[in-house]
Amino acid sequence: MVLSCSRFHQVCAIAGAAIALTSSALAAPVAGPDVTAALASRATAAIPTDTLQGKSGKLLARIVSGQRAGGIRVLRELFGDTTSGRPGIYTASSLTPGRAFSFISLLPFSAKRAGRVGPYFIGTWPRERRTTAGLPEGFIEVTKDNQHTLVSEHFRLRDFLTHDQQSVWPKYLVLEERLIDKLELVISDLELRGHHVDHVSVMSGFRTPQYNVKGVGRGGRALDSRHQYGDAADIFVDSDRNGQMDDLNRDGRVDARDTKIVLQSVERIEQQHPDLVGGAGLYPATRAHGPFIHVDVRGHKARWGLS
Ligand SMILES: [Ca+2]
Ligand SMILES: [Zn+2]
Repeated sequence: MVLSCSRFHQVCAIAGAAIALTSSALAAPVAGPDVTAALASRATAAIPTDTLQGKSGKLLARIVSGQRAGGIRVLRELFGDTTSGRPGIYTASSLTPGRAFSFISLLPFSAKRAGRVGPYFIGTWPRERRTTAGLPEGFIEVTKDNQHTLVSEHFRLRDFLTHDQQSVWPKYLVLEERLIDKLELVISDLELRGHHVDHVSVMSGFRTPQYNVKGVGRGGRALDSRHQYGDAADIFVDSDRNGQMDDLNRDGRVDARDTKIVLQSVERIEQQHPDLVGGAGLYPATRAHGPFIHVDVRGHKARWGLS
């Protein structure tokens, strides 16, 4: 469901102001009909360090959940209790000319019954039967219509969908904003160093547990892969859109040396933003695919495949 500004005019009205607000300003209690004025006045006093558009400044969507305290509480208040059965994507137009900004309301995790939401098969997370710790908060409902929604300058919702159940809609997606923010920061770092990055291809983003488990022990997937938590992506830079990693180091070959260029950007971004620290693994080309790099935001540093 994509709703227009006319229906959610209050959010649209504040969106221009909200974009400049810090998370602390947004976390301040706001109520009543003067919300627009209140936000506008706070916007002028705000320090633009961590805006709605993330550390990268390139996020074009934020995930709104009743269980997620903090940064965008005011939006949650405007939407009401978004976890009580109104999942959807609410798009506010014209924050940036030509670029819509979306607020994504999650379907609660409890909507999954017997491993499914509707006809979409998701499966069961490792340890799910024993504990709720570490489980996703909920799912983004991705429809044929909203799949192309931009979550940031370079990525759309559909880029992160599990690659199965092609004909089943809606599909359900777990996606962490911090992953998108980190990928955009890596792209910015690459560009800063003279690498042209128009397009980054996501080979694998979210993997439902039932899909992930099929590759455990064969394709080297981990049973507890971060891909199941929406905070991991296997990517390659593909600005020429030939379906393979670009020759980033311009040595005439496409190989691990090119993925190492991306890894160097990941290292710099993790040094600058310790809260985005996570895993990075290099994968060489095989007959099935070119070289790629796994990036995640698991919260502690992990490296593999570097030799
Ligand atoms: Ca190369
Ligand atoms: Zn991976």
